[in-house]
Amino acid sequence: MQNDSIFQYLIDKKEKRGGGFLVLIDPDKSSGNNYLELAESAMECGVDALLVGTSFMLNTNFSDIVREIKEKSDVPVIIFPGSFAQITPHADAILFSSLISGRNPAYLIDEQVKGAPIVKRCNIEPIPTAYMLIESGPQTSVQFISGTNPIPRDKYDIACAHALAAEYMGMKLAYLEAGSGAKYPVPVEMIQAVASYTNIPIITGGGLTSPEACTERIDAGASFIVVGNILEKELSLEKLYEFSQAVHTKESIPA
Ligand code: 1GP
Repeated sequence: MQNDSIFQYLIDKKEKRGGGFLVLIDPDKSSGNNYLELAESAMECGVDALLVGTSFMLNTNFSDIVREIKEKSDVPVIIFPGSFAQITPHADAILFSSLISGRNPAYLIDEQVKGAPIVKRCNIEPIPTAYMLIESGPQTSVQFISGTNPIPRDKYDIACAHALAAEYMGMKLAYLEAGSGAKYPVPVEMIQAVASYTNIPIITGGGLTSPEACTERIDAGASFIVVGNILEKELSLEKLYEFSQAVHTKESIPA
């Protein structure tokens, strides 16, 4: 396996399909084996990759859950870690993220120093990701847990400067994050501003509750869309198809 084969796979999907559709599975939010049902339904509806991660890890079997999902999965399973404790060899890759919008050294570099040797030992692909928290209404779990302030939602210049710094530091993705279950997703105008100012591929998620909101963000220049909460709340194949089609703007998927 090449060092960047999962990253390249994602870029190829984006090129071919218009955008990459990623479903987030949060083991803390799934009851019983719901996470497997969500993974299987997502694959049936043309998801490009599955993200697995959580802010808290109330559920202690993280590694087993990733393994179970991987066993059923015909798309890459990528860890979206809340901490270095969520690194397991059962995934294909990890969004190796630094919370660059914050100024808390624990999430800028400390977690990464603890996690890097584990990623190496697990032999999974690290995808260097600039994680940028954007103001989205009431405080989200990630703001609270990380103890960081989000970028104000109307300060596009600040978002652009962060994403450009990430690009110059060699990061491969800029994750514009509103936070899971956010009241307001990342503004379309901010995505547009960052996409036209930088060359770093944008991944965005948090509070995306309609297919239209996903299409708008792909059209604004986002490469990848992450949807979690709304699908875990009301899982239906119909809804998943709609989201998948909305992200894959270059094709239409037969329902
Ligand atoms: C959260 O961006 C992801 O980290 C997805 O957010 O759960 O609100 O879809 P939602």
